[in-house]
Amino acid sequence: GIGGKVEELDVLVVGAGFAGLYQLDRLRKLGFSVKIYEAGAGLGGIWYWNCYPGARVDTNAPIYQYSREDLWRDWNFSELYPGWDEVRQYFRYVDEKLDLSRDIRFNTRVTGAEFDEDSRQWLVRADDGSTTRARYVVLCTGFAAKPYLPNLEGLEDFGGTWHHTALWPQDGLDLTGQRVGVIGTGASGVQVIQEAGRDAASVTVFQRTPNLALPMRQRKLDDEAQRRLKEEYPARFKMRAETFAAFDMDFIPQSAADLSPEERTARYEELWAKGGFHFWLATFQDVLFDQNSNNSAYEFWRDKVRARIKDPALAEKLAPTDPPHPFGTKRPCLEQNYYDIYNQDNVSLVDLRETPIQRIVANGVQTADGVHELDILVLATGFDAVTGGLTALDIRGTSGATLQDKWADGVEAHLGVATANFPNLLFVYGPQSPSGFCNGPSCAELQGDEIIDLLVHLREQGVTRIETTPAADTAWREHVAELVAPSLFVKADSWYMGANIPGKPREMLNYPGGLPTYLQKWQECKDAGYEGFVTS
Ligand code: NA7
Repeated sequence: GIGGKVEELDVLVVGAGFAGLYQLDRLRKLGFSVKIYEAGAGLGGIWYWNCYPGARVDTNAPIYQYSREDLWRDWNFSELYPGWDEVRQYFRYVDEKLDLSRDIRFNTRVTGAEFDEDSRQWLVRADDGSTTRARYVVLCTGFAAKPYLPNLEGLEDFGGTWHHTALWPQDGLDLTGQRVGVIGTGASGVQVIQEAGRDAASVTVFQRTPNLALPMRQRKLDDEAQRRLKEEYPARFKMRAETFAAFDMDFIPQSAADLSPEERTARYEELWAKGGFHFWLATFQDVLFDQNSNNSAYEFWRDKVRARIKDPALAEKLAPTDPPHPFGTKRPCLEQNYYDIYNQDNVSLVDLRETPIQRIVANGVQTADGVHELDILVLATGFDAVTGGLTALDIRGTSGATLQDKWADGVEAHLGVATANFPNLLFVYGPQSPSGFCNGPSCAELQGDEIIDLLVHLREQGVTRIETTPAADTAWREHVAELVAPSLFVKADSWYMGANIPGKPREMLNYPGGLPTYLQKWQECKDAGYEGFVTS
């Protein structure tokens, strides 16, 4: 440890984003000794790392924050969908209110841990050379802690500047007047492309799969808008626990086929006009399950988007006649002028299905149709999502195996919160918990509360060791497999399915039963005396 002294804690929380800060604040008040170790130099988790031009929340601001009234009463986001810098300001505000930073060690990346059975403590190593003894470790590393860099031959030869969106330089990088290339058209790609379209001399988009992006309908929130919205906050926060993705909206309890084509289109028009995720998360309940219903949503989306793109060949690439995957089975993102900028002279699209990348060369990206000359290359290539941040850690359980070893063929984790042979290790947004299907701040609180209840329960019982049973882990895995099988999610090569990373097991990594069912499963577990866990 630092100065030869080994720090000893009841709970070591890893990560200072929404989830970690919530754990720290609540556990500290409950009398646990607790600290956060955070790899970054500041608060915010994903909002610390993702500071690329255009990085923005695509959940509406009222529910993209903590639900405590003493925190929201005097805090005003200036826009319905805040940018990363404003989210960082929010974290500073929360820090001032709750005095969190005094218990956070920044610039401290946890690298590994092993469990000391005698003391029932984890010995946690960090990259500053320290070792910490902690009875419990709560990993709040988020679902996007490990950026994915595809193997791009020749990248080291590139003479310009390149960055992954999630490892963007903290002091920024100006795109103005530059020739910018962007590989990837997920949420990060779409956001950075919009900014580049405005500022860059040229933007070359390397698209493999079109994003089925939805209209954001951004708006400024003036005092009157704030006042009106805040009247609704309590109801909106309450609704989170009652909806599939912990949002303030939910599916229409009807099949798309129940309506006449005219009525159906009218409903789609309403959802489209509302903007945000309504067209995804407040649509007919069978859109994510029934191919015909899904097709009706896709066709509506396609026709709306194509109407905005002048060049028919480009329209076919961005919004193809036939769906590239069922609508909504890869995460849609929100766009503001994404489809319009393709009408500009400085924006061009390279279809990687037709002309794949051959290699990166000194002056740009070489595809079958030549070299696309670039000053800046942005890799918006996503993440080894949900499991990647966990399996990257050299955490050795009681069998000596790491999480990487244990989950080599697939995840096993009871309630997505813990896994056998790794006693006293708990995950927020863990694999096969709501995770990537859940609005982050909502699950930081609602799933976070379950973990806090569990730790309090252990203390009350006078026990110091908890572990799931292998049978419970497997049962949860099977439960998730059963839930996802009838859905259309299985048809897409998404990060939800682990299918964006070569060689990663193909399986649903998020709980597909919706947050209310997930919370009900927790309740059943608790009612049965924390069934599936062994304590001593
Ligand atoms: P995503 O959504 O995983 O998007 C990654 C994009 O990068 C996607 O368009 C991929 O195409 C593309 N990609 C990945 N590897 C390659 C290679 N080798 N060549 C070309 N294109 C590639 O990540 P984001 O960061 O945008 O968003 C992640 C989440 O953060 C998002 O869902 C929100 O929850 C917030 P593909 O579709 O695989 O063909």
